[in-house]
Amino acid sequence: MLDVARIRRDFPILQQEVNGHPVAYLDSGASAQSPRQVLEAVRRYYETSHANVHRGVHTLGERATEAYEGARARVAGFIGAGDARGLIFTRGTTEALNLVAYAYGLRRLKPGDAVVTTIMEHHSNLVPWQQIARLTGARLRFIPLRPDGTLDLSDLDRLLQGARVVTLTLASNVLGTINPVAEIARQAHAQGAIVVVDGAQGVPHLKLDVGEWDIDFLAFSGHKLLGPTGIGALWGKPELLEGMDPFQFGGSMIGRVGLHDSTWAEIPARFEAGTPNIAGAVGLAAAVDYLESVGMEAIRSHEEELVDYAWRRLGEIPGLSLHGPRRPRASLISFGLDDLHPHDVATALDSQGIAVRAGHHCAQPLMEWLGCPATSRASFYLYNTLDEVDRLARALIETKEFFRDAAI
Ligand code: C6P
Repeated sequence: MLDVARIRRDFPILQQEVNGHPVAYLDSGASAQSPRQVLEAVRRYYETSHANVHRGVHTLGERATEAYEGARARVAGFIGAGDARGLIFTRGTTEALNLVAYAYGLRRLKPGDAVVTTIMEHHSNLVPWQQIARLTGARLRFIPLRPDGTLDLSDLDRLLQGARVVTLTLASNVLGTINPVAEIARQAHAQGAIVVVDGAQGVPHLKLDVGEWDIDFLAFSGHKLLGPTGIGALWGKPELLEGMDPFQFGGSMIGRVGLHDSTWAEIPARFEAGTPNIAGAVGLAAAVDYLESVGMEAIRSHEEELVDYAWRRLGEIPGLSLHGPRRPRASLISFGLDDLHPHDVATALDSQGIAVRAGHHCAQPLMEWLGCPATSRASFYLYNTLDEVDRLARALIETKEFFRDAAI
């Protein structure tokens, strides 16, 4: 059992009122809030250890390098990676997926090769592969969905024939579906494909182990796991990264530079051109420390209770439709309310201090599959309470009544 009241005291932003109500932050799927421990780690870094990394022979430069490389080891440990050289710091999931697409896909794919993905992908795991397919002549193939929003894997063997890359999300940011990536990785490897996992919505909430699940690449963002914005990571199997050319070029990633030619640094430096987001990495490491100190299993059980309760409470509201599977599900719920526009719903909720997201959630092909242009979405994290779910349900009923009365 989480001591949620104690946890909430660590989050200064949750102590305020918004529009005259205590804020109920139900938008962690877009960006989670940061505890004092993360804010303090970043401030302490700037106050005591800031300098550029991997350059200075002076003391502050050494401290900064130590903080940055220490952060790498801690973040790698969080996802079960034994060898921290496989952990590349990026701006976030989007940059990490572009890195794999361009540094691996563009160099390895040939005309006729298949890239297998799903129709529930966020644009950041679809559009880069569309570009790579256009540049290489490879083809995209899509694992279809069952009516409940889970993957239909019945034809996976056929889809995997000729596949070089399988790339999919661990958890859908719209449906909440949790995909069986370890099982898919086993089948993909048997056919000779590598497996790329978009962990943006999974890594913050689920204990995972890249070694045990045999994932080749895993992308995730710091700002969805209590860390700062502008920092994230790509984990890659070191033996794959070592065989790859860089994604970006410039300082820090070179071995030797001549006027007409250059050689590359070893991994991970090869994939971190330019001055990195050192303070961001320090903040991200503090975030994973915080999550580990609370316990990922305990966080998951708390979120399961919240999302289960929310599913039941929201499901009781006439005219409210819920998207995605009942369970297991990630800690978010997308819904429609009568024929109200999700933006109107989110605005009405905001007037009561309740923050939810509304829109296509950067998943337009999935919206087409759902048959609606947008949804509202409530997403939960360790600091949310059952009381906030009750407030959401009550506010949705009031919203419905308000718009009904306005239409009369
Ligand atoms: N989703 C949301 O759903 P960045 O913006 O690079 O940190 O993460 C991109 C991304 C990739 N994959 C999935 C499954 C995601 O959910 C996201 C980000 C946010 O509200 C913003 S669209």
